[in-house]
Amino acid sequence: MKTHNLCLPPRSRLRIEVIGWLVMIVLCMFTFSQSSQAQLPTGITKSRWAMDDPDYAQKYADGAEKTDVPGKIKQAADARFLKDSSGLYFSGGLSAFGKSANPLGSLELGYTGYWTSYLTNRTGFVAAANLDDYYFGGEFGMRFQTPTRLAPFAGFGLFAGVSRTSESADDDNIDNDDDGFIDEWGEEEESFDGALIAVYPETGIHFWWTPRIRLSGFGRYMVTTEGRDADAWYYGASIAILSK
Ligand SMILES: [Ca+2]
Ligand SMILES: [Ca+2]
Repeated sequence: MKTHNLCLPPRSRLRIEVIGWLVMIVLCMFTFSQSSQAQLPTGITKSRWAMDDPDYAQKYADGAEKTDVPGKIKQAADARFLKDSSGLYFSGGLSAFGKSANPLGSLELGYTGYWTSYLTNRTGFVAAANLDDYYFGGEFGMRFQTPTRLAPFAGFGLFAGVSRTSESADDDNIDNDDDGFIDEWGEEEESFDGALIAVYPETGIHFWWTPRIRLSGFGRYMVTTEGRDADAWYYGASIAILSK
């Protein structure tokens, strides 16, 4: 029996990893939806939505009168207490680089903080893959937002990473993948494929599920060192858990 038939060529492994990542994103969202069933968004029945926060609770200790509609709206929207909050965030997203129709999925884990109630920064690690390449790198970005519970934002960011790629190598008389077979069917060689740097403007919206849990959706226009043909929109979703 030829054991190498059991070994998956690198391209298949890549596919499996991409699928694995998508499964992980779905699992994370499922886990969150399960926990959010236990914890509904705060403020459904009360306009003073962030009384768990000491600063907010102090400010709105005397809530707006029932007839004071502007006052009610203000206390339902106010998220200025988030100044000096910080915490971990997790993002997942998908893009198609240029016209290649080869979607790139990525996951990001990092730390974000509020310098002021309307300005955040973040730093994170990114892992991304499409059917041909892996990318690993770092991320930095800033966002300006309204200091409100539902908060549109605009910002910019920078991604810098390195990529690995796999190419067909079944005709070079070398056992490229060290499995003991030379030029077997589907043999591929992995190699360092250079650096990828992307800068992007982005826009999106935050929603504070509770005074500590922030959900976000965003779109980024990735301008990369791969050339203008590779520029592409990237769409993602993110969850952050912050505290002071
Ligand atoms: Ca081989
Ligand atoms: Ca070979």
